[in-house]
Amino acid sequence: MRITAIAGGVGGARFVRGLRHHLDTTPDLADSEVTVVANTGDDITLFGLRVCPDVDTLLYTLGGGVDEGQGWGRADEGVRVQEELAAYGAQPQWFRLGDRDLGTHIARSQWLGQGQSLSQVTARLARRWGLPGRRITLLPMTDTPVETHVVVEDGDDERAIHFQEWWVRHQAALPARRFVVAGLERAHPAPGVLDAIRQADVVLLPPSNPVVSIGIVLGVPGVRDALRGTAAPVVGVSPLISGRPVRGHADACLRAIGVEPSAQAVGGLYEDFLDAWLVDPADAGATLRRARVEAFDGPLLMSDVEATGRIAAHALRLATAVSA
Ligand code: FO1
Repeated sequence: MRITAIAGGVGGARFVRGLRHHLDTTPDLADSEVTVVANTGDDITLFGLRVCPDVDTLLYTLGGGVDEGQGWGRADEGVRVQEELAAYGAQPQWFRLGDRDLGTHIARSQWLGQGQSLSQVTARLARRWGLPGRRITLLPMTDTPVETHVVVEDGDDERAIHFQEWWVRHQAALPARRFVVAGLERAHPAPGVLDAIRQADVVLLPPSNPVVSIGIVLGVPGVRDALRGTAAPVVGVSPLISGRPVRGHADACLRAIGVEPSAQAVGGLYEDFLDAWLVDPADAGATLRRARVEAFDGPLLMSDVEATGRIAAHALRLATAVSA
């Protein structure tokens, strides 16, 4: 089976890890191929290095090197370089880059500087993490540099700050008026992205942030049309339970775009291509115009790999049910 997932950072990575676990432990599914289309709107250039947080979170989580407690960054991390940068007063200091993590950014920046595309660089990083051997293909949504910025109030005026500054430095506490994704309108889907959507047997939307992760991938010209046109059933997993995000600040992001933070409202954002929407039992009353809404038979919490595998298995059963 060919499965394509549209993913953001921590939530998306954990979901894909659980999906892969379910496939690997289910005899007639073990040779299924998983393609992940990753959000690159979080990308930021720091200290002259290109940092791709969602791609790296997927690499580390699927490759077994992630700091499990944080959900992002490397396990067994050091902060020696960070300490030196602080000693020099190098800015910014609000975004923590560990020693091992910097290895990724240096390699990526060197190869990008040699003219390799983000897709080529990502494939090379993925090989080190053993993703091809696990039947996982990791694609950036586009090779065009894009960056999500957040327009925030500034007295009686407004100013734009990088998404990471809003998310990390301000913990999304500054009221956001809107999101502006620099470069998105002229971005092209990276090689393989549209085919991965059109030729999939199933397309899954993990419980990633619907505004700044999945929403950004959907904004790459051509992606939404491919999702509308694919013969594959498209099944999503709600990132909210009783109106609250399981982690992160999806509720602040939804309010910024004037959308109620609820499982039903998030499903409504995908209404034009969604076939089924898996929600927590607390949100079983959610209804969507076209997509079938089903409650998971337990808390919709990716508490560990096995629990996530059960959620992924339910999403795959839903895909079969709606395409029957
Ligand atoms: N998140 C934080 O809350 N604080 C950080 O200092 C931080 C550093 C960081 C470095 C590399 C990386 O790949 C991710 C990092 N993140 C940090 C998480 C990041 O902001 C989020 O994972 C995504 O950008 C949003 O999903």
